[in-house]
Amino acid sequence: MKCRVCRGEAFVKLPAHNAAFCPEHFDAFFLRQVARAIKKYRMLPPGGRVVVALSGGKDSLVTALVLHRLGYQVEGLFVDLGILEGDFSPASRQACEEFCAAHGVPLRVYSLAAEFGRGIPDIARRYPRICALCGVTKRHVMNEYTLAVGADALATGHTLDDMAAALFANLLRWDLHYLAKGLPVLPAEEGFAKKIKPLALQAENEIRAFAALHEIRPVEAVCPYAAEAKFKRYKRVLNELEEKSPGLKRAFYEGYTQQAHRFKEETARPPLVTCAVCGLPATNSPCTFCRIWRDAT
Ligand code: Q46
Ligand code: ZN
Ligand code: ZN
Repeated sequence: MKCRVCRGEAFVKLPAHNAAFCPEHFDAFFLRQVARAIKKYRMLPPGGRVVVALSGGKDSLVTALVLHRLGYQVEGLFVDLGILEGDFSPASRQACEEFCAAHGVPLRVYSLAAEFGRGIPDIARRYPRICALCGVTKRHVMNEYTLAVGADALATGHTLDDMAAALFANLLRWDLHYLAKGLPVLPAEEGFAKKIKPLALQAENEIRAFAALHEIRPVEAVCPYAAEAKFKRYKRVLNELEEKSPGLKRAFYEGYTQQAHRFKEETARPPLVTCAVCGLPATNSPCTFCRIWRDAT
């Protein structure tokens, strides 16, 4: 198999693009693809400042590296959840620290234990739906931090596979609220930083190849609270379809981004109040985050 550009030995084959590339031309192709998505969905101004939510996984690390190489001012933010079982949080933190040191990306670590004297395992005893609360916690910290530093946006490492699987799941349930919110960009609003997903059009196999090319070493530890998600089944189904019809996943999701305005009126959410503790918009005051972590009542 030959590189589409230089006819040299191919390092990766991308059936969805009907192409194969050598390392050098794959690197350029991948950067170009992400740059195009950033422009198309108006994610960032040229050279803009962006906080990247780092988990230690390959998707978030690749997001940070691509934005950094495209000339944006990148800052990594890692939320240390204090999950010691399976060495999950320490190993994740180490993967972020090593990545940021290797690529000259500044890293901010927000440790729940340092801020509040406890972590996710401590509240898991009281709350059965721990992943929902962990999600609320991470989103709150990241939003608050991005607003505090005045960055243009908060970037997360969601991939085409994530976006397409979520779209598939939301369509199966005709969940109009989430169907209105599946775009690669959510604009800034009072109390909410702009949220962007620069890898929303990059498939898992492309991201894996890019990570391998740049010797990115993601964390291998798995969160002990992670359950076999329904989500994975949807990804599997989409991948089976993709194998028969290369490019289907991307067409499915890109088509949605052109039709998403049809669901717009469904974004109407419950009226928001201002949390008396943190000052951010929430459905209740104090907000869930302040109730859990700041013991606000
Ligand atoms: S870190 Fe937190 Fe995940 Fe662990 S407790 Fe659940 S939500 S599984 S991405
Ligand atoms: Zn080449
Ligand atoms: Zn609050």
